Amino acid sequence: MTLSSIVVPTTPFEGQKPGTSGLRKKVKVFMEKNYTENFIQCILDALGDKLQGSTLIVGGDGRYFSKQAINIIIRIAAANGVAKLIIGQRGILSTPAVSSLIRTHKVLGGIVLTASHNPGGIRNDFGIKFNIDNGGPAPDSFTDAVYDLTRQIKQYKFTPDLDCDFAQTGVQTFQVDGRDFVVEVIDSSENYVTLMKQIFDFEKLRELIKGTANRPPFQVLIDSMNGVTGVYVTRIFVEELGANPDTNVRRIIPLDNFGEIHPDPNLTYAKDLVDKVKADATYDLGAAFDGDGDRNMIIGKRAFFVTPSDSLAVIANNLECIPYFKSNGVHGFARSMPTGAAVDRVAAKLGKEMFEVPTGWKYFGNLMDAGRLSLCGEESFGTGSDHIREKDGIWAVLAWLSIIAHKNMSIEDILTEHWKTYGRNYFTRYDYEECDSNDAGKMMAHLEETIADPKFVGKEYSAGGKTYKVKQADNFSYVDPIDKSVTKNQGIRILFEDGSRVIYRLSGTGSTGATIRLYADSYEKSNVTSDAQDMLKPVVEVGLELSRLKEFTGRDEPTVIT
Ligand code: VG1
Ligand code: CO
Repeated sequence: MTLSSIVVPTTPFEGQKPGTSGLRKKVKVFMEKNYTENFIQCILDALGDKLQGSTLIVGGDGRYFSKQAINIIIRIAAANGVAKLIIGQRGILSTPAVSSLIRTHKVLGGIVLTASHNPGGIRNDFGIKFNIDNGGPAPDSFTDAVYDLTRQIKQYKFTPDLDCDFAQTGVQTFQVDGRDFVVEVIDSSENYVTLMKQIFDFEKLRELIKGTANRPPFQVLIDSMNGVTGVYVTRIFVEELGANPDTNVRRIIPLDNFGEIHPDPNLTYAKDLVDKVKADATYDLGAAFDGDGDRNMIIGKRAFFVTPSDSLAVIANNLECIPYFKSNGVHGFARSMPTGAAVDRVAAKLGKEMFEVPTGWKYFGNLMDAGRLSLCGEESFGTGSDHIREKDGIWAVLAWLSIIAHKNMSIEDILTEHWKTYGRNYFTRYDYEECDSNDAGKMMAHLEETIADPKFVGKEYSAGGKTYKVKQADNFSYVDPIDKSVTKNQGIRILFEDGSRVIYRLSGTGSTGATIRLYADSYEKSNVTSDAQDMLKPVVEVGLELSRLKEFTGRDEPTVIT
């Protein structure tokens, strides 16, 4: 059938500014007439001349409004001269799977439909993110350009009569304005499963999960939290590695509202999993992922919690257990600034380069492309390597299983051994979600003023019988070592003489009000098995006092503690 595109007049919407990871708003905002259309047109416009004849990957975590958004993308892409879209079946692709597909097919980029760990469903959040040709989240320069375009947009191009079904795999070709426009609907997991098989020794992992004559099965409980990873967990853990579908996996059907839960793998929102693993000592490992599958939480027997900062350090210390690193070699390591510095100690011992970048996975991409970074992570339950350009939840669990299979040790024993070797970076994060934006802004302004005082360095603060002397304070800024781009205002850091630190940031992923994050950590050489919350209580109290958080926000308690 021959189709024609039309030009639709439109006017700008306020606030289409991508945050830490894409544009996230309430579903009802994306549903407003022309809202989604405007944003998609601006992404395509920001791609410039490269757009003509290009191929893009499209998919997401399947949350409410994904299908409508994909229909809009198909009709706008066809009208704008895109030659081909590769779409996950029923619109389903995890964020790591999109990254892998972009790299495998060497295409211009991908549009990811997700608000990640934010709740979904008609009353909750939707999101749109663009990944560039290296497979990673678009850098600030690109998202700033998109934002500028959204403030000037006057029209978008659309192919109103293009009806394209993406429920079944296969290739469909349309004639749009005299050009061929191809939609290829692909299996959501095939490419990703192939990649994982190249990275890990699946035979060895299968022996671990199924058990052998000499070793009972290693019991896992893998929780997809009703998010997109269910599709991949079924393929990898159940079909490939022989996990029991009744007892080793849960919540593996992707639901468009995530079953009304918050698909965020932490001790608060994945409490259900934590309680199950705590109550049933047969489980050796529990793991959970977020809505779009890039985050992971790892717990051991009886729900022994592995902080993401420690998880990164342990993986860094054991990369020889993973075939991919044996053949590709290990270049440097990196972490986001607020992430605990456990991995820095591993880097120092192994003689690897170590980078500290702002919060957000987009800051790792250049270093990976330049061959200087193999493994990186964030305290926000993100771990990944240069196999793709996104953090990767399932990859992290397979990495842990590889280490466990190799060392034949429990998770707790692996951690204890690690801390005995390197000392321990105790870490915690307090989140105050949905605060009033004005109040949060005032608190940050107060902190800016506090650290600007030339007499601030050297001041002493006490709590819980401990005294902390300020050594250094700043608002973190970063110069990318590869392209020299500068990113400022990435969080207020107060570093104390004893090596402890508190960091304050406003979240860039929420859709309502402001979320304040307070990060605290401290290093202990020999006292390595105490309770993290007890250990960090004094420094957190100092952090709260310095920021006057309670006074500004009226909040007595955080909503989430990690
Ligand atoms: C949060 C995390 C950050 C992560 C980002 C995206 O950002 O702190 O480390 O990269 O979410 O993760 P913020 O600005 O809210 O602190 V995902 O899984 O939501 O794409
Ligand atoms: Co995510």
